[in-house]
Amino acid sequence: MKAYLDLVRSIFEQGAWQDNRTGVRTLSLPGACLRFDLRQGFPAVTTKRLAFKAAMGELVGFLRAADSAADFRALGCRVWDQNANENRAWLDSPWRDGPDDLGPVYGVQWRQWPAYKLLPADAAARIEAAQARGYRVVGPVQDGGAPHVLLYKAVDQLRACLDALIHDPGSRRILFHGWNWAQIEEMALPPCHLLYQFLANPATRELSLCLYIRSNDVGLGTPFNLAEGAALTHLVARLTGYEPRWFTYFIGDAHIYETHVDMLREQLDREPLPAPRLHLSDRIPAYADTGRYEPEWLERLEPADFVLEGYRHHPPLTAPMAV
Ligand code: UFP
Repeated sequence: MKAYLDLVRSIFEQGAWQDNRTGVRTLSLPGACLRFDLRQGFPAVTTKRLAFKAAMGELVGFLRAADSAADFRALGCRVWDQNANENRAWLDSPWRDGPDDLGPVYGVQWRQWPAYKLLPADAAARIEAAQARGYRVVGPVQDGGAPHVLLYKAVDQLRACLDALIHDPGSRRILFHGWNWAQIEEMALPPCHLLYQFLANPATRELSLCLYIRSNDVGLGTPFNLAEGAALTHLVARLTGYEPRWFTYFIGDAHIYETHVDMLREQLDREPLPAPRLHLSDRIPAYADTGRYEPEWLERLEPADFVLEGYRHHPPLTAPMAV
C-alpha cells in the first residue's frame, strides 16, 4: 500500500487548507489517482488496522440495496449511524423517514435506480417497446394538455453490468452510476464513490475496474473504499469467469481532515507491510468452472464470504469521522 502513503504524502506536500460543510477544515488536493494490480495482492492498508469485516458488511449492504443504518449494523457495519442520526441537515430534512433512515443511497441506486418514461398515449409502438424492456404502466396522465402514459421500472444497474460481462464483454459501456440527480436531496449523504466501470478482456480473461470518487476522506474513507472496490472486482470476476487485474481509483477532492493529521503522520513513519490476499468463499460458484451464470449470488452473499489471508498490519489507529 505504498500508493496510499504516497497519496497521503502528496496531500501534505501539495494540498491547501479549505473549509467545508462539516466545520472541520481539510487539507485538500484536487484530483488524484491510485492504481493497483490485483494479481499482486489485496489493497488493504497495513500502516494501521483496516476494519475489513465492517467494510465487507457495508459492501454486502450495498449489494442488497440497504437504505437504513440498521441494515448496515445488522451486517456488522456502524459507519452509517452518524450520517443517519446525527447530521443536522439530514435530521431536519422532510425526506428522512425516522431513525436510521438513509434514503436511496448507494445500493438503492446500484440495484433499483428509478426510471420513468412519460409517453404520448398514442405512441403505441414506444409504449410497447418500453414494456418489452421491463417498464410497467403506472397510469394515464395529462401533460401539456395532452393525454400521456407514465411508465416506471427499477433498473438493476449492477446486474446489467454482469449480464454485459457475460454477453458482450468487449463493450466499453459496462458501468453503473450512483449520482442520481432526481434523488440527491432524498439521501442522507450524496454518493462519494459514484462511477464504476468494468473492463473485461476476453482474451486474457482479466477483469479490471475504474472507480471514480468525487470526494474522499483519505484518513478514514479511502482505506474502506479501496477494500470495497477491490472486493467487488473479485466478486464480479468470480461470477462472470474472469481474474481480477487492474483497479484504478480516481479521486476528485482528495482531503485530509484536520483531526486526522496526527494519525496520518504516524502512518507515514511506519513501514508498509506486504499485501494480504483476498479469499472468496468456495461456496460462491466460479462461472469459469461451472459455466453456469448465477448473478443471484449478488444478494445471497454474507460478509463472511470475504476472507483476508495473511493480513499483517501495524497497531490500530483511530480518529473521529467528520459528519
Ligand atoms: N466519504 C468517503 N467515502 C465514502 C463516503 C464518504 O471518503 O464512501 F460515503 C467522505 C468524503 C467526505 C464526506 O469527507 O465523507 C462526504 O462529504 P461531502 O458530501 O461534503 O463530500
